[in-house]
Amino acid sequence: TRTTAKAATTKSAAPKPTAGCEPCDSLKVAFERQLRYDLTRDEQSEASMFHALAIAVKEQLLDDWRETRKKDNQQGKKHVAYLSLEFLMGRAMGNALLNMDLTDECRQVLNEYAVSLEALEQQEHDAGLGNGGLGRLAACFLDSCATLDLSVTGYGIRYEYGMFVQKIVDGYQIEQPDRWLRDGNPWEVRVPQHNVTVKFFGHTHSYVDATGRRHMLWSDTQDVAAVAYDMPVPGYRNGRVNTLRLWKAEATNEFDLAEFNQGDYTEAVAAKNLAEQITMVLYPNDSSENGKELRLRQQYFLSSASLQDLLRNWVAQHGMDFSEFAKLNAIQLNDTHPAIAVPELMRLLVDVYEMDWDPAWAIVTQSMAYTNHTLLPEALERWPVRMFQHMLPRIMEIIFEINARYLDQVAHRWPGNIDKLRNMSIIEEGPVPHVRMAYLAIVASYSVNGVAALHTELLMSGLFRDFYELWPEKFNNRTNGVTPRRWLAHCNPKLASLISSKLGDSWVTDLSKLEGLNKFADNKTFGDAWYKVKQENKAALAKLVAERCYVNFDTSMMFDVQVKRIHEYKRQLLNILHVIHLYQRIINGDTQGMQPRCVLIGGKAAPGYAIAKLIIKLANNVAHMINCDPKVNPWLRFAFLPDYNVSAMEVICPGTDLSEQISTAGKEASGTGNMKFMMNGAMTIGTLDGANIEMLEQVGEENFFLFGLNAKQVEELRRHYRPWEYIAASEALNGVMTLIKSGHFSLQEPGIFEPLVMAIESPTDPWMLAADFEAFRLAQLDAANLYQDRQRWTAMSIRNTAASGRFSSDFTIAGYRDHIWKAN
Ligand code: HBZ
Repeated sequence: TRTTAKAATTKSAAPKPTAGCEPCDSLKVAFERQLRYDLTRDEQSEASMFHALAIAVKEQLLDDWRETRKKDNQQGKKHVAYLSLEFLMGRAMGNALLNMDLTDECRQVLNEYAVSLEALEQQEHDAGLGNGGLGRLAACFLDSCATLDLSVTGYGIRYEYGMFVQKIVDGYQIEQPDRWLRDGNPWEVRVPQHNVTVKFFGHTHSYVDATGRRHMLWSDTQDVAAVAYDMPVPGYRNGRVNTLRLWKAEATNEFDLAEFNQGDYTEAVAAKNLAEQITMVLYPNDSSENGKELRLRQQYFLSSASLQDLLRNWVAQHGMDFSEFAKLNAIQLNDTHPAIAVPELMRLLVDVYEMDWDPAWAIVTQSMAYTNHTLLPEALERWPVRMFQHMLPRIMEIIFEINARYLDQVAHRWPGNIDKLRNMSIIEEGPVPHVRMAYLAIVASYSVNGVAALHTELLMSGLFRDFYELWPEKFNNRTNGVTPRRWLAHCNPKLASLISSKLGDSWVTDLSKLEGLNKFADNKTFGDAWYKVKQENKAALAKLVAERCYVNFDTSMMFDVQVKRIHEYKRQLLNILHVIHLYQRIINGDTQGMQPRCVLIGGKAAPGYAIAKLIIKLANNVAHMINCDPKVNPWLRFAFLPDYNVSAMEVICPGTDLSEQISTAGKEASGTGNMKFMMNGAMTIGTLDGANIEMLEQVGEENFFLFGLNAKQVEELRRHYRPWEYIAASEALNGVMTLIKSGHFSLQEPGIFEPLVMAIESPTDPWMLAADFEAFRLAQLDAANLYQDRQRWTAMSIRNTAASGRFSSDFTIAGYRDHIWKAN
């Protein structure tokens, strides 16, 4: 069965009653009631059965949800608000059933309906409220926080449209809107009584009252209502249900009152659209800011609504005494996207709750913590001061005040050093002054963390060096992790059950237990069972590839996979060059000893990122050439998977032999896909980048295909990089470049790949593909040769899973709990 991670105790079918109440209906009764009385849906369809089941499952957790809230309010437990513009949750059903231990009961209920649980699960639309790693990390963290019994609320935006749906037409990426809410979202609960109002535009002025105190007024604003939609976050079999609170923007009566007063009633009502636009769509950029005004509105909307919610809750429990606020609250900023929460918290404390600046600032700096997710300069957020002043005049005043006070500190530390002041100022001077959001976040936070050891080192020695000098105690590393519930127990039930047959099932909440697998790594019987599971998972992946790409993957071949956002630094292009090289070998009859392989690439490109889109086109054209050639087919197959998302990964990572983690060293902050593959027994071919380094440390070099320049070498080489020398020196790379230039992959559209060729051959290519190609080719050769020794490969696969325990997000969150949040 799929519930491989079942707790030792068997659960009775009857739900547990809450004191003083009638017990809620059983899953079966709730499901059947829902199915029968929901007249909006056809009783027979899988879609309506999914919907009814989800409602019934949600009902099962309502008592625990309410109890959790009550308990947390009463017990003086530290609360953490995780502020993030993205929560890439994927589907909720399988995970909820697993965590609540309802999978078996659910199967019994469905028995009478001749429909499988898996079929119903497929009906759920992914909640794709995120771009990639950063958003998925937030989702894994919520699962771990609930499982570790922490009182954590995720605060985000309820985008009407999540990450776009990717279609491939003639090899090109086409974006379509993701209408994930079109059939309703059975998990959410709308909570209109928790509405708050968020202000935009308008003017500020001040007055002094009779006691001599100055008051700031922000008036003539355009107000937007933030309506809370709550999603349950159940912990793993521990009765805790935390909340993911997503805000939707709605018009208020005050909105565009001005126009209404001029008599234009219908215009005013139509203008409500402007308010509702704020939460309409997720920005699909994963590594660059396009500086759109609407994005800043989203950021402020989320930050203001969430902080108002927190403070209102605080006042309801403690009255106007904020002296203990920072002791009982932490606010974690998921990158700088919600960093505007810093001046907003000041505004609320000073303007609304009438605190003095200094005690208010003390609260801010004792409760805010900031996580950085990137070193790429183009991803650092900067907003024009002018835009701020117009949209959020009061907020801009507060930022100036924060900056002035902070620069005094800088001046004190480095007397007479004008450069330091200029370089470290929150305001970047110049023809168009900007607010540097990362600096704002650092200045206000008591903790600044990177997401892998190398990344944190590079932050401290590079990007944020001055700040590290000023406040070394703020900086710390928390290497990312992924939740073993979704990424092993749920997505790979066969492997989970094989593991449990040897280790019991306590690994689900203590992943270090997987080390126990090492002693079976060389056991023939266990290895055969492990191999059999991998083959079955490869068959499931092959089915997905057949359905979505119309390409036949043969499970006897090696499955070589790279799925992640398409970005030059992640070097999908390096992977494609290698595929072309294999193709050339085959065409030239050089197949002696060659290991047949199926290569899969998947991922979305930001809609405005032309080179990334061209890489997708190249992948598709190369795939077409390879798959249409019967001579090549026995050795090599290549597919580009459209619309890669969380649910696709749940099929992909269990069925992968070789995981590609080949970014230019120093560029990938951590990576988290790398960890999912490792946990599911894939071997990694990778560079010394991000968390790869720590994975390598855990598993040992003999179980990892390491290649390429390290971060220091990359920086060193930058000054005298001559890619043509690497191309000339490598027969393989030279052949590949010549073939692309010949137009072999662009017969219909001559010259379209010219920009890619130019990028590779440019001495300023920051990604240094040419420099790493030979090392990559040799590492690939190693992997291919090793794969031919099935027993050895299997032993290495087992050792990878065994060494993956450190990359459970439970471990990461225990680190946040103990070292950042100091939570109980
Ligand atoms: O965050 C990723 C890093 O690239 C990856 O290395 C790391 O593992 C992961 C979790 O820490 N960063 C992102 O995913 N970034 C974004 O998605 C992003 C989204 C909106 C932006 C900028 C970046 O405006």
